[in-house]
Amino acid sequence: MYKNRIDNLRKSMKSKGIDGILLIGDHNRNYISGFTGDESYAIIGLEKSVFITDSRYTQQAKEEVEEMEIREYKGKIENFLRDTIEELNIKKIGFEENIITYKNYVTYKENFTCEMIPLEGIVEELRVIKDKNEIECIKKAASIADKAFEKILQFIRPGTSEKEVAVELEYWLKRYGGSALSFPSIVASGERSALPHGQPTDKVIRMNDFVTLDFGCVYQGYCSDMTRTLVMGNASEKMLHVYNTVLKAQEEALKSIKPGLTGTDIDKVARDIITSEGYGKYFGHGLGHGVGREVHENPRISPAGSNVLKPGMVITDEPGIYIPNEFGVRIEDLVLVTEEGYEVLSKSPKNLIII
Ligand SMILES: [Mn+2]
Repeated sequence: MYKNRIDNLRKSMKSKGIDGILLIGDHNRNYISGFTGDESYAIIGLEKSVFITDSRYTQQAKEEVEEMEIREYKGKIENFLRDTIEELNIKKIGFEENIITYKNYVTYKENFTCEMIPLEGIVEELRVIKDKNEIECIKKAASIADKAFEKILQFIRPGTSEKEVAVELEYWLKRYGGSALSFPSIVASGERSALPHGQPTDKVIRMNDFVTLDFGCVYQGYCSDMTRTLVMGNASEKMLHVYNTVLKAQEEALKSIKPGLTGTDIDKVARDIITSEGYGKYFGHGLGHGVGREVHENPRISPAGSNVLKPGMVITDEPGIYIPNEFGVRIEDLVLVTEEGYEVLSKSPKNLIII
């Protein structure tokens, strides 16, 4: 698996005319190496690759990293990197322009004898298509989220605060096997549900509130992402109309997912439905995004998203309508793009759940 990933990276390196790459970003470095820690370095040459870490991580690297020689550094990292680059005979080394800090760049530039080439997304491009193992991890992360959601349905009641709900949800995400949260959970109720990314507050959930829950966990390095909106007691006619419009947009967009379409095509399916019901201006964000090691990665599914869908991509389908000072609704599934179309990884019910 890691040999494949390194081979693919080397192909991209050759096409860009570079003979080495320095990986520092946790997600990129760990994707290529198998390492699960942080603050380490991978140098990939065209023939040989070296993984560099310090004494905190040497043992772990020996257990986890495949296909690379592991070295422990002491002293200044920039000197150790320079010596390794020279030993591998690298003349042009690519680096992650979106990840490396300006300070590090200046330090490396002063120390390295090779040319430094900024690269945008060379590993991220490879990460867009998930392999079998990655898909299994994402499925597991999604199933943990489904189980935690079931628990929350038993817990959430008018009278509990948004924060209490978030803490309970996060407990179950970890209790069922998540190693971390994909992102800080969103729990937004009543008027606050009109905030697409409302962080949980001490606000108490009241009767007749919509409550939007957007959450996910990490399993073996891979994220899940799901949103459901519940109602406490009764939904007004307007609330029901908005909910059903979002649900229809979500389901129709879902049915349209297949390889060959672009992110813009899928977004349009949902956006047209929401616009035709008069809520177009209340759907401000894109329909979805890729999910993997990061909860937001390519492809983008939005009016600006020109990525073409391919089998093995994992994306979200999450339309929403947010009416300021009233309420909001979002429904989000995690979806695998398959050869034939799509497979939904989020299994929680989407009909309006009344607590
Ligand atoms: Mn999302």
